[in-house]
Amino acid sequence: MFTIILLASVFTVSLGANPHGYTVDQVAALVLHDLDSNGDGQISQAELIQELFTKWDINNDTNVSHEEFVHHWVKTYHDHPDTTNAFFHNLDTDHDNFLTMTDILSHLPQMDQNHDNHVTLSEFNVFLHTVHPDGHGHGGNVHPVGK
Ligand SMILES: [Ca+2]
Ligand SMILES: [Ca+2]
Ligand SMILES: [Ca+2]
Repeated sequence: MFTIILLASVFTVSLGANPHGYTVDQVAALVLHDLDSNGDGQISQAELIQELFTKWDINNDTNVSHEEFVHHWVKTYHDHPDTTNAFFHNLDTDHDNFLTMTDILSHLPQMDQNHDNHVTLSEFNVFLHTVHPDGHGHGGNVHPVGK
């Protein structure tokens, strides 16, 4: 019985890091939908900041800790915690284990490719494929940065 459970869990991990089977494209669409509070199909800088530092920042200290991020992301988008961990470290550009305005503002030019201060689904999709550990077509493999 133990062997079967062990094999099953190894099989699940090797199939992909998202137990619900979401692709990075699907996660991008879900994130955009969640962040787009005025429903115009795009994320503005204000929406991005508002969402991140209200819903994700559980203890309201104006930054999103590693624990807060992994908790929220795994719960909402069902990525594997290891994938989410590597994803967080890709987003945490100054490597202080917190997502702050500094990190967000450093990613905005990369997200907003045409620099109109709004991030469309296609722009966000490209960005997520760049920074998400599963975004390069090797589902399930985690490549933490800085290890
Ligand atoms: Ca919007
Ligand atoms: Ca940081
Ligand atoms: Ca744009």
